[in-house]
Amino acid sequence: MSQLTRRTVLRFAAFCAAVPFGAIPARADSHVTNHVVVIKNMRFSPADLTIKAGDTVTWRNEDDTAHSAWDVNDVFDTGLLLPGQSAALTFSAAGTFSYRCRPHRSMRGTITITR
Ligand SMILES: [Cu+2]
Repeated sequence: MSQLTRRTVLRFAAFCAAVPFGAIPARADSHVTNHVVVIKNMRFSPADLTIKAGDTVTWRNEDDTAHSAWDVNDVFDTGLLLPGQSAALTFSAAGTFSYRCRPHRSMRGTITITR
């Protein structure tokens, strides 16, 4: 992945982190989709997700312990999500990200972004 792509994703991640969940205005672009990855029973579901550039992914912790979604190359990190908490990130460029839960590194997932 190019450095430019990484910076773009990071900028989006920082932007989203600064905006309360739900406050991001809907875009006129009708193909933008919000995908939900549920964290439950020590796993991400779906673990492997394919989305389009511009889409948002929300990780929602429905487990009874804290989890996170942490990109193995440190491109993004939701930080620890307590039970009931969510974090949303928008992915602006095509690419593939492998992520894990930081406290439970056997928990793994991938996000594939297509154009
Ligand atoms: Cu975990």
